[in-house]
Amino acid sequence: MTRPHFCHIGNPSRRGWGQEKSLAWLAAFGLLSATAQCHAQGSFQITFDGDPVQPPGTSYFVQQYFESGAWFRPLGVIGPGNGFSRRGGGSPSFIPDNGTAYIATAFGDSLQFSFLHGSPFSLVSVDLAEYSTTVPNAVTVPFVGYRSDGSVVNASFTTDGIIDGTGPIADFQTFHFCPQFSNLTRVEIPTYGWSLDNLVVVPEPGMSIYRSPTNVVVSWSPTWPGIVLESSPTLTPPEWQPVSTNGTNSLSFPISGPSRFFRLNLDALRGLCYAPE
Ligand SMILES: [Ca+2]
Ligand SMILES: [Ca+2]
Repeated sequence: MTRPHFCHIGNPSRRGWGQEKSLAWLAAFGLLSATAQCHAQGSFQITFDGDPVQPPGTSYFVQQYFESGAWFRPLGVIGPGNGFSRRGGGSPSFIPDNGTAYIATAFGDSLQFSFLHGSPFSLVSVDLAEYSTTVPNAVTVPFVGYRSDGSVVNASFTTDGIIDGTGPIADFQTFHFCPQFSNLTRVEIPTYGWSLDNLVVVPEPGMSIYRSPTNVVVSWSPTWPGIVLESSPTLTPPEWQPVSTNGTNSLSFPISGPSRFFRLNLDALRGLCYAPE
């Protein structure tokens, strides 16, 4: 089940390559959002099921957790008393249950996450539930996304306040992020009293330019279909034109000749959608 929500991008005066790319993506997304939420190619799900495995029926207070290259930790200084809970699901019957492990925050807890080595990423969706049947109130969970171009994007999801623990009712709901939740370097959830599972993430493709004695080598990864390498002789204004790559992800250009600028156009990649679950 999804709920309507609103996004806001801060720091609108800053314009750079990242924002330009995002605006292009927004234009592409607008054509498709009427029928489906977008799951960009290359997405994967962080399940919080381990390693290490969190046994069913247990709840451990932890300072950090790692999965698929993502690093989850509280806001502030990592240490005793500052962290969040890993729950194994199942009994006790008063906490949310979806049959798997997940994370939760009690009074005073918080969460932030990023990828090791600072790799940028997008958020697609997340499963959220209330804290417990003893604190069953609908809870609003704010996500603050910090983007690599310096802008900040916000989203708040409010749960339905329906929870019966190990009973037959679905405690968790799936919420989808606005497409602005892209090119992120870090995301914070500064509040507590929620349960969270199944975070769907898309790592951002990256490009590098290397100069050899005689050539400039432009390469990028991963090599998903739909990524288009573009080149422009200037940035004032840019005149982007696709570059023939012949299916490779690495091209060499002679150092001689006029200067050129390169970028990865991800519009086609962003447009790959399928119906929401
Ligand atoms: Ca899980
Ligand atoms: Ca619920």
